[in-house]
Amino acid sequence: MSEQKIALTIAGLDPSGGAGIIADIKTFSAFGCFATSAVTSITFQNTQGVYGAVHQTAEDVRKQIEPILHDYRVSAVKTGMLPTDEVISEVADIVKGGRLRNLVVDPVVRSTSGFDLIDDDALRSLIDSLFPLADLITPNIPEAERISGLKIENEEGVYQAAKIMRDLGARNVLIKGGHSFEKEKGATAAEPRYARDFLFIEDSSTIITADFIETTATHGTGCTLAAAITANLALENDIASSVRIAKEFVTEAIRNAPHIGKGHSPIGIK
Ligand code: PXL
Repeated sequence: MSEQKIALTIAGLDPSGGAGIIADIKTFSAFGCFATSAVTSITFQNTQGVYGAVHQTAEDVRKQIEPILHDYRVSAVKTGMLPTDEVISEVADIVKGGRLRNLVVDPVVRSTSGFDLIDDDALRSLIDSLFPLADLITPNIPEAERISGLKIENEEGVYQAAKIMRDLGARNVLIKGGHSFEKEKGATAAEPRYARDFLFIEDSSTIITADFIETTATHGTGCTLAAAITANLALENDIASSVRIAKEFVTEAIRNAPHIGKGHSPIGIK
């Protein structure tokens, strides 16, 4: 029997189950990893919007993580919503302590419904203190724009943003959502459209393509993708194969969406 791998998510709670730690835990389990978690913020939301949040203190977050690390050997860790400067510094200190390996940083900035999940100071601190510690960061296009300060309008923009993020200390970068360009070019329904992600590992870059599925059931796609990558790193897959496996997993989950709720349905994690 192979050893049970343990993964940790440090992220926000979406009580409606679509995003945040609930999506992460389901995803870790789907890959056979044992899921552990630390809550950074309790958000109030459903499929229609985010109505508020109570952020946890740095101490609250540390007190959740320390006992886990005293007891378990954690093989990989994912950060999602890290709402404040103090929580980010605490997480960076814990990572520097050396007991966390395979760190995936999902730079969660705002919800699909437009709620700011992190303030400007916190974003700066996320870049300065966590990017250099991450094995992979996973911004989508709007996040890559806010981090790089560029307006990304085409493929060239994606490469420029990746370079800026590498210069900011991120070793490996996955920029999600290249499909938005095909949309802008005015593709018709008859044309095949692809969801393209751009993976930059050290000095090489690859485009990872999947079918673009026209749907509003997308709540939790970012969290699930990063969690699936984290689970695969815990299973000792390399970054490139972890990203490929994770992308297929998310595409399947979008296909299996339960279509619940009045807004953006969660995806179907199995
Ligand atoms: O998808 C970004 C995200 C991450 N984490 C939490 C969220 C959201 C979006 O709503 O609520 C807790």
